[in-house]
Amino acid sequence: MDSIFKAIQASAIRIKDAIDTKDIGYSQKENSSGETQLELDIKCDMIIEEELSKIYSVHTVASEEKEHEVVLHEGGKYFIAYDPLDGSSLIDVNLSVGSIFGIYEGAFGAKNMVASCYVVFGPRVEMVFAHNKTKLHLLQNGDFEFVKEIRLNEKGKLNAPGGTQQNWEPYHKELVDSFFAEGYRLRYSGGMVPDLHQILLKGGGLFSYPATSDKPEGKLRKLFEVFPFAFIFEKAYGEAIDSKNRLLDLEHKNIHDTSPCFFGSKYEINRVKESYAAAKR
Ligand code: P6P
Repeated sequence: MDSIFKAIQASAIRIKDAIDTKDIGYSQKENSSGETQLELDIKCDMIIEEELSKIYSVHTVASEEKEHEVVLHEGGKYFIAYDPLDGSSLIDVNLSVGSIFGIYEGAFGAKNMVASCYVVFGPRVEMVFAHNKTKLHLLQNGDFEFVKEIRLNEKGKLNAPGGTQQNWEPYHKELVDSFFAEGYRLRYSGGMVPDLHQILLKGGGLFSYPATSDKPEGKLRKLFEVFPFAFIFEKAYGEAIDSKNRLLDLEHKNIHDTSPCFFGSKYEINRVKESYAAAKR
């Protein structure tokens, strides 16, 4: 696991350099989710695959930017799914973006998840790695220095409601509005990594990307985004559900499957469960 942690660190340093130096033009290609790829998306995908291919314990990788998984070492035991540069379209307005990694043992799948990690590229470069606990690291002088363990409060103050509001179910809008009526602050940039990083570091709250009329299975990808953050939130004493079920109990069929997702402190997640259960009665 330590060699994977170091490979992710090496990738992050190279990605930071690519963000700072590479042009951010669009390629002529689309990823499996039908999103036009930035040249930078492709570059970051290559960087991560190169760094992970040096580790013989990595059997297979799956990237959000590739249709199919790639076998690296038949004798390896880890299966790593990653989103090389989540929210990359925010770079041209100079907002924070991130890379997300899910580390699975034996095969891809929530029940096989053994660790997860994200790197946030903002005013500073920070990494959060969850194995037994959720730990924050800061890039300083070319090294990632351990900063602290992250623990969410039972109840937070931030509300990050994703998705197009006109496509929300009425009961989802009522739930979101009820938090604002309690004095929660709106914190939503459209970048999953910085939006969740803020909730983790500011003590808690709720990030939601629900089922909507235009995306009934949600938008965010299980293997690359949803399961890694679910693991991170649970190791930080928070919770992560699909509105009813624990996200890390979900199955997947295709490596690009999506799921509605709610990440947060215990109080907020209980409110989601109650609100959705009442609506479905
Ligand atoms: P919306 C970025 O494109 C992304 O995949 C996540 O980083 C982010 O949370 C979400 O989509 C934003 O989606 O529909 O709210 O703009």
